[in-house]
Amino acid sequence: MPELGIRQTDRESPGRGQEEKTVSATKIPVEVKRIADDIRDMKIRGAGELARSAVRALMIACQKSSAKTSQDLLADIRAAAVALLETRPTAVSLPNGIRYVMHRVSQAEQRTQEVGQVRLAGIKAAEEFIANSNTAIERIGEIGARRIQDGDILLTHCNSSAAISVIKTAWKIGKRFHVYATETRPRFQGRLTAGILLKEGIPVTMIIDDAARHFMREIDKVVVGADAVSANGAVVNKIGTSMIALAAKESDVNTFVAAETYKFSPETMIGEAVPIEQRSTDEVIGKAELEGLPGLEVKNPSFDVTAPEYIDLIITERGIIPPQGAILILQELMGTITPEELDEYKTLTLAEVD
Ligand code: RUB
Repeated sequence: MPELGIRQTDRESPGRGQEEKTVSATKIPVEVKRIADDIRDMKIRGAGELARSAVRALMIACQKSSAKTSQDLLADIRAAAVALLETRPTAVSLPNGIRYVMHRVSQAEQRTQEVGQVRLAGIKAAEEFIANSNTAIERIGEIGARRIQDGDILLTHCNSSAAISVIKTAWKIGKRFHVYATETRPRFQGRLTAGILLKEGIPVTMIIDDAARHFMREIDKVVVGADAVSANGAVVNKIGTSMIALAAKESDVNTFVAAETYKFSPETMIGEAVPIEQRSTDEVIGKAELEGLPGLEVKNPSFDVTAPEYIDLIITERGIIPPQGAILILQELMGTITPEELDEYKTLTLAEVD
């Protein structure tokens, strides 16, 4: 069984769990460290993009390693993987992407001790993951676009490449509609969404997050992305998503989630909860102002959980499923395994058991 050198459960908020690191940072190429920093600082963000970037970083680790033995190469790639896993805890696409590559590297290492072969396997796996990921987003766009109708008024939250793919594809095939984009406090990712949609010529209205219920009577469909999908069909996405889904349900508006299958969390099959990232309070209130309010506690969870009852369908690259079908995607990916085996797979990936 391949070992990553870090357990999924050791991954907590950025900066925490440092003592768990089992690797020497000197083994990690500067380019990989930069990608890890950019993910942590949200210069690279959005669950799909951060998975692709992390996988790209592993490819760089393969290319840059000066290891002379396959064992040393594996250690170098693991060091990069651990650094990347330490960045942001919620998007399950990140560990799933890393494990996709690690599994193939480990397999190659078991097959052949030839360092060049192992390096190649890592590079190929990374290229494969990135290509599959891009294709998945296109496919989600094509599938989801069929559910958009002329005259619809859509509402989207945050900045999801999968949700945007649905909206853009629908527009490209000639459907005409209007989009409400929430600004998405505290980091205002909604402005990115508005910019991307406006560039396509799609009419957009920006609203503050708190206005979602106020406008819900005008909305026909809510389309959002996901950082993680649990075995029970619950969706973890940008904070505020669950309130929007709740308001949508109240108004009989459908909520669609666009999510690639590498955002489905195998760990949730064995009862683990998806960790919710707690970000710096600076994003909510500046240090100076906070100092003027002694005793004030500030909390800044970056994601929330929308229960399956509030989700009408999940658009994946394999097709549309109800949230209750999430378990089928996970089972298909993981095969039929006993609870004991499942427990064993805590540090493994979807790819490792496919
Ligand atoms: C981004 C966010 C997005 C999902 C899906 O949060 O919540 O809705 O990650 O995005 P953050 P995509 O800005 O904190 O990373 O569909 O692009 O994977």
